[in-house]
Amino acid sequence: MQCNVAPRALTNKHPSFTCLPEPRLLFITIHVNLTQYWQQRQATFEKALNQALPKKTVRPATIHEAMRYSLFAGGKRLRPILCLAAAESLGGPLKNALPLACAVECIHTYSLIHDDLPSMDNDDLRRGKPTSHKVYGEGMAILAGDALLTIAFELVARCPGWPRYKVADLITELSRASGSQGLIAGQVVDLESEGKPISIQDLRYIHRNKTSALITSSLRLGAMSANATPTQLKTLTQFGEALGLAFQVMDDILDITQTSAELGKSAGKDVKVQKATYPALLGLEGAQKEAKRLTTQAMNALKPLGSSGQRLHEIAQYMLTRKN
Ligand code: GRG
Repeated sequence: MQCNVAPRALTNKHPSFTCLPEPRLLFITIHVNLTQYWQQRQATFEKALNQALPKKTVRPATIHEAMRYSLFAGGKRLRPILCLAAAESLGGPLKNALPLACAVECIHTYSLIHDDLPSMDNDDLRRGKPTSHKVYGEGMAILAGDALLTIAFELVARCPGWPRYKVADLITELSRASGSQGLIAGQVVDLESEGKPISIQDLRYIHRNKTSALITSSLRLGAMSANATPTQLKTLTQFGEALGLAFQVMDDILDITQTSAELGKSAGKDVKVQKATYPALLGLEGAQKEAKRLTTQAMNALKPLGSSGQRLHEIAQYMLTRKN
């Protein structure tokens, strides 16, 4: 995780922090806490994920090796961390949320493997390593993605369910976020729009589905594992929708401001394939303003949670200043 955070992130204050006097000091304190939190939860998550996946020696070994190769290649783990943080913000135990955190990361990783294929974005670098098809060949990469998608639903199906949310509700939630009216919808319109001018509304449609849907679902699944009330679920949904868009605007910005080495994936790709992005439509400064506006919107959505929303608030603030 990057630790050099730009001071502009100091501007958005959480209500529960207002008693602290010096903003810069305050920000450093928040960031150290968040770094510790992220590292601890990530370690717990990685252990659970390792246990949830078949060992790479299990027959047929190639597919399990390929699944593990992409899963453990060094992603930021934003979605699982959001899932765990949402559960914790509502007082839910981590053990309930962990299988769901593993499931969302499996779906996310499958989408990255398939997105990198020659028939899609044709990328050779992901998470700082050669992409799955470069290492295992195209057929095996497709299968590794398919297997990750499938195991995600097995992990959810194995959950016991909770008083307000049955296992079928969890499966419906994840299916909607990742299906043809979620993640895949975004990818379809994205593919169809390459090389064409598109409106900001269409761009929002792509990003709402391609990026925001799974981010929002990660939060919702965490909340469901904590037996969230309908009001709490709505609060986290509104937070996720704005945060997901802010995350994608930042992703577009980083694509043109960072190097491939810094990103761990091919930088400048959007411009190369004439992809519609926020900086292309609004200019770099306009995109930065938009990311800030959406982050503020996300933070405001958390207000009903009071101080319980502090961790999620910090994550939103950090997302605005991330460097990869
Ligand atoms: C179903 C093939 C298929 C695609 C669906 C999600 C998606 C559409 C494609 C994945 C590629 C992509 C550019 C998605 C947009 C969301 C995004 C910015 C992903 C990168 O997420 P990070 O930065 O990645 O969290 P790490 O590697 O840190 O997990």
